[in-house]
Amino acid sequence: MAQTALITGATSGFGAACARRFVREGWQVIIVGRRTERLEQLRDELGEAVTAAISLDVRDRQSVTAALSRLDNVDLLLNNAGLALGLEPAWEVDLDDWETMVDTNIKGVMYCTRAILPKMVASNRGHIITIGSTAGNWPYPGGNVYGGTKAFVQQFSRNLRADLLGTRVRVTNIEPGMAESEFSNVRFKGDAERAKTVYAGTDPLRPEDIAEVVFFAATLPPHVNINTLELMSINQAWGHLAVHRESHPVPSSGSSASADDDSRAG
Ligand code: NDP
Ligand code: 8X3
Repeated sequence: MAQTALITGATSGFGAACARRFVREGWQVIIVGRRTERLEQLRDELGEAVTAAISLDVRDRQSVTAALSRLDNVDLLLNNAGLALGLEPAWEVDLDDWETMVDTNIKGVMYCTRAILPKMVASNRGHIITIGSTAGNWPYPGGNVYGGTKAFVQQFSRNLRADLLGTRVRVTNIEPGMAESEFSNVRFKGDAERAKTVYAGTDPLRPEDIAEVVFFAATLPPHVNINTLELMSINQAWGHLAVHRESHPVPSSGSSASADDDSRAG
């Protein structure tokens, strides 16, 4: 019998690529997102392998619980729906943006996981894969609450593993770096030009790359649990720790001894 993956945020980016990847390998998928017309397009593209297309806001606890807890035979929950909003320093940020990130990236993951997990435990099988981020490991200016939400999902995943020890339910956190999708358009609220600058001159990760890694983690032998998997484009790595030198003038750009260092393209 075909296995079933429930994918949140399947209307774009990583989620849509994962739906295509899993269907290509003979899986069935349940696709979730807010944009109904995108869900319908994906259902038209992938055909009967889409066993349900659920138009849902993962921030809505009651709707998530009602729609997901009735589902049987979910082999994989991919907690992918999420977003970043803004890149402002913490003292300038719009508090509504912070709340939206917390509600989506943290609470949405909690609601979906809580709705699906009981049946996985009862059947003693299943896999919860969550999309974290390098932002959950490595701080950067303007990452503030977005990075905090991704640190939450990393630690939540680890704690789920602790709770699930003794069952055959697996838990994995996949942590991509810079990847080209609609992510930056959303972060910069529709400013497509600014979004493009994030990836300019690089060979960024693509949604298909993340789908490959998710599929890999999901299809290892059932006794193998990938806890955490971090990946980046070849064009991304860590910088040195930033140092602000109060008694020195700010060096001209290109100096190796930079002052307030902001390596973000965005
Ligand atoms: P996209 O913007 O392309 O996709 C985001 C998806 O999340 C969309 O399908 C969107 O669907 C869905 N979504 C957002 N809010 C909600 C909500 N309230 N309810 C239901 N669905 C929602 O971005 P990516 O594919 O890049 O992002 C996917 C995940 O990967 C996110 O969690 C993101 O934080 C993470 N990530 C992204 C990286 C990147 O550089 N691109 C790197 C590391 C992690 P809809 O609008 O239809 O609801
Ligand atoms: C997305 C990657 O670096 O924009 O999670 O935060 S980054």
